[in-house]
Amino acid sequence: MYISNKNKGVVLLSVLMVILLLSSIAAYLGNKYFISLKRFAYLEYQTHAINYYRGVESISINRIKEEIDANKKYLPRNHPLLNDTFSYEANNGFIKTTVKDISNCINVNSLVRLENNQLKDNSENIKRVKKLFDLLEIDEIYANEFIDQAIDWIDKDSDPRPYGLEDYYYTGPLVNPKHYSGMRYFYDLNELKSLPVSRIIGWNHIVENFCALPITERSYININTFKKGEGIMLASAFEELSIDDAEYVIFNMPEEGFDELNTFFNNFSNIDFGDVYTDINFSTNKFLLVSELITDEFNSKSQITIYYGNNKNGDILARTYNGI
Ligand SMILES: [Ca+2]
Repeated sequence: MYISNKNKGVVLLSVLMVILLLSSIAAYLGNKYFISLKRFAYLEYQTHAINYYRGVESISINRIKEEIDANKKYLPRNHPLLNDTFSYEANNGFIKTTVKDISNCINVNSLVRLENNQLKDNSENIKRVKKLFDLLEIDEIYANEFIDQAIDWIDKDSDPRPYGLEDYYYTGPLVNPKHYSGMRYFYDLNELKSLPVSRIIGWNHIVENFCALPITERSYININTFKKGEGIMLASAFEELSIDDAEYVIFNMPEEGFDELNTFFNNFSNIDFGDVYTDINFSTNKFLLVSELITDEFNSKSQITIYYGNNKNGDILARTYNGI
């Protein structure tokens, strides 16, 4: 069959077009296939991660149970429970986990206490928060606003405290998006961002010194587990203690800690502590379990707050996952 040169060109062009089209389809399908493969691998990782984190959680609660029950009144910062990193093998990777004592942060929910099912001011903890803001050189009016806005957010009435705010403010023209106050404990520190005073105080000050554990109890500190740089949190617990003196105390604490209050005060008889705004303990019942699941392809993190109270159940107060 005779094909003219002109027609040959058209045929060649058509063939090239078909090849181009086919290769684009192949690339598109290949890409789709790759994405769905990746997605499938991620879904598999996600399912495994939840199971691993739950497994590690129950192993860790058992460890806390064993350690605390064996020596309930005493948990120094060099205790293996707070220092050992545990690693476990996982599919194509491993999971590592550590336990921290979180009794020394100021629980914002402990600004109130429960008495006969009624929320009352927790005056001792209010004094501690005022001392903290004083140490941070924050104007007293903002300390009062912080305390009152936080309590108004928690309480169930709609009467604002002297420096507080209720729903009339949160649903009013100054707030966008409009919302209601919580009428419950803060579950997460980020919820404090809805208090307008948080912006004035500065978010870094709040994150560094506060926590939001959805419980209220007589607050206490574990004198044994303060670390270098946490002087301000220790100083906030005492009427007269300065940040420098608090750092001195932390630096000179024996690694094995104290198990008796008189020994502690005798050891630092040159320091002026003044009144105490919180109970002083040598152990704790509040822990943060931090775990990471690292595989060839993915990474994720879990943070679990554990309350090991009198019922000895090891109740989970909060679970936060990142990356799954
Ligand atoms: Ca109120």
